[in-house]
Amino acid sequence: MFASLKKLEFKRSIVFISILACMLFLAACSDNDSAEGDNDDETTDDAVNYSEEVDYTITGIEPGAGISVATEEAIEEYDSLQGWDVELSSTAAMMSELDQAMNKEEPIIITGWNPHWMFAKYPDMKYLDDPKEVYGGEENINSIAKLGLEEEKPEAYKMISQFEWDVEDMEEIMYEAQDSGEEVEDVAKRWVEDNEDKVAKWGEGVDDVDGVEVELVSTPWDSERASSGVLKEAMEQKGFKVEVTPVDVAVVFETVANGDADATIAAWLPITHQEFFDKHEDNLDDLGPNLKGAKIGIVVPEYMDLDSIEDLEAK
Ligand code: PBE
Repeated sequence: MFASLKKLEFKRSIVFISILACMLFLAACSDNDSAEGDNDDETTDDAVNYSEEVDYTITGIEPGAGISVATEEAIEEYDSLQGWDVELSSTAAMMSELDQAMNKEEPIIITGWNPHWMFAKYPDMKYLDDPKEVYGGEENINSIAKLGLEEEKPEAYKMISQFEWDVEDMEEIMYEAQDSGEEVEDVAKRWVEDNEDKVAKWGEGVDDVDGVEVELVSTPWDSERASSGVLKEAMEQKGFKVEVTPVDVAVVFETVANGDADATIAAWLPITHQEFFDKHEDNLDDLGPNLKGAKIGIVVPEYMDLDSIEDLEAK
């Protein structure tokens, strides 16, 4: 009797525990359900599919630019960029699309770089992380001479080798030109007059010359109009006659390699123009960086809730 009562009590508690467990389980399930439900709601209400909104398009610049080549590469490398396009037109067109988007707080994804005035004019922009390092980290702008320039025009060679300045110097000229509407070359000329100390260093130990002609090739971007503009002015103060010819990146490297041009101070290395440099490496005299801390990458306005290229979505 006693034993069977004990058994009954035991059975009862098993049933009770089971019911309790069931209730807890169901409660947990329904909690989960409602949590998931909330998440669903949040996704539809708040999260924006930026990739779709920009029509899976990166707004880029001229087809001949190193950054355009790098962006085609990024589209191949990143799963998140599969099916994307880079719209190649011109720097001016990209900047005007950026301006329109920023004014309306609309999403836009551009190819961006420093030195440039874009970050001074639109400080609320950011580079997206690039975990695959397609755009690399920081890079330099190098000076490169044709083989034999040192013997042919030693004073010119020395001055070109000694030319160096900072990101801030270059951006100051670019921003002032953009802001005032003056030609970059005119602002560059004035910068040389206002920065005698820096300029004097480029000419240290360089004897004055009498009209030695120097052919510089450069690219057409404001950054290179600024650098070539200041070096031309500084060299002309020493008596050189400097001609600057802006051409496509590919042509810059070709003409220095085949000796048609004396030098360039427009080589973004080791990323943006590396491919072009490698092609002609044996026929170039690399004089090293004239500016350190340049950068290229994919840039978006801060109001876009994105941190990395991997946050984008394939088409
Ligand atoms: N840039 C500016 C150029 C070099 C100077 C970054 C637009 C490019 O080749 O991509």
